[in-house]
Amino acid sequence: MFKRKHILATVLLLVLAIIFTRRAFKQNGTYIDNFLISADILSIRDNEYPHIPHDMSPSALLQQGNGIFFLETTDRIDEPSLVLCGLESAARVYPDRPVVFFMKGLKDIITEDDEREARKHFSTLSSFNNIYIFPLRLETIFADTPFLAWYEKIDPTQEKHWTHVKADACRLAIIWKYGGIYMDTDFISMRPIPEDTFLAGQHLNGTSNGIFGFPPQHKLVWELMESFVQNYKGEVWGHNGPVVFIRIRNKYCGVPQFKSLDPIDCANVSYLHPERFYPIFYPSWRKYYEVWEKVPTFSDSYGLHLWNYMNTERKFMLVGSNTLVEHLYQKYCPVTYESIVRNVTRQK
Ligand SMILES: *[C@@H]1O[C@H](CO)[C@@H](O)[C@H](O)[C@H]1NC(C)=O
Ligand SMILES: *[C@@H]1O[C@H](CO)[C@@H](O)[C@H](O)[C@H]1NC(C)=O
Ligand SMILES: *[C@@H]1O[C@H](CO)[C@@H](O)[C@H](O)[C@H]1NC(C)=O
Ligand SMILES: CC(=O)N[C@H]1CO[C@H](CO)[C@@H](O)[C@@H]1O
Repeated sequence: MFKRKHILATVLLLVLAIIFTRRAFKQNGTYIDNFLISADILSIRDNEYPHIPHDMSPSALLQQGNGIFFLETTDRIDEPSLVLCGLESAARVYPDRPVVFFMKGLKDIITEDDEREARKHFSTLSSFNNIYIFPLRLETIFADTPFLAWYEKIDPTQEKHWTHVKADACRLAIIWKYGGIYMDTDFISMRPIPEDTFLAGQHLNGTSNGIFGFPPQHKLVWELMESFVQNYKGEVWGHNGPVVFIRIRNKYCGVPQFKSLDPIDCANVSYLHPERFYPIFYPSWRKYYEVWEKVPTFSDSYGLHLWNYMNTERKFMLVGSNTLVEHLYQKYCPVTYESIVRNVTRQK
């Protein structure tokens, strides 16, 4: 008798756990598989209440300050395979860290239909339990940062480079608030970056705003945001992106002179050698879409930037092409690669 009651109670708890969990995360984001639900089932033990996370907002998920962030500031939902590859490769390299994709085009997740709808777009990556998709809401992201006042004054319809400008701002606000690493969606991760606080050098004297890492509320990130707002020029390409980073870097360390691959200390931030992410510099971006006699290992790099904004010819990874990018997909985002192979086969 006692035993039966016990089983009944456990089942009831299980059901409650599932309901509460689903309700908790439905409001503000969506897991692209049901990892959270299964984790809760595991945590139910005799006479113990299940641990029910009451707050699955980004701030709860990201409270350790170790998220890996990607951004989509257009309304696009169906992402090209390069973006899926970027997410997958990051989820593989950082299995213990949340990989978060903020998407402007994602509707608020309120009903179960919304949730199903959102997940449908990421079915390829549903086996990764550390990838999370959140709707990007500019007012929320900019709140309590220097960007809010700037954003309230601006008329997006008059902005020449609005998609890029808002992406330049969002990445700083996100890293200020949550801490972690920001990456452009055309980065393929290969191995963990051994630094938490870093800026990435590019060839010669450039500094990237396409990848950087800081703990939450780092004062240099605040300074970058203030510098962005004070020097804002919407009509000048790049002025509100890399140029902001270069300005602050110059203020503290001038143009870092590398003597080896080791990082240079710049205002207590590790300034990483261009080889770490940009072994192929942008004038040579087509090399990613070419066949190499010997496929390089890029063993001195943590990740690769594929310079997608240069790719106005819309080159893409072609199955069976034996190009460098095909080898990269096979090695660093095999699930995405297999999905493309299946899709190609189906079309034939
Ligand atoms: C890089 O250095 C060159 C030559 O010293 C200079 O002309 C250029 O303005 C510098 N670029 C940046 C982004 O600092
Ligand atoms: C770097 O850290 C040292 C020691 O904590 C501190 O005195 C110095 O002000 C820091 N430099 C910058 C630019 O933040
Ligand atoms: C393959 O096709 C499915 C269904 O159209 C799509 O959801 C998925 O994203 C595609 N895979 C890739 C890697 O593009
Ligand atoms: C659980 C949680 O964080 N809920 C938040 C979801 O987002 C709305 C606004 O969109 C907030 O009001 C909730 O607090």
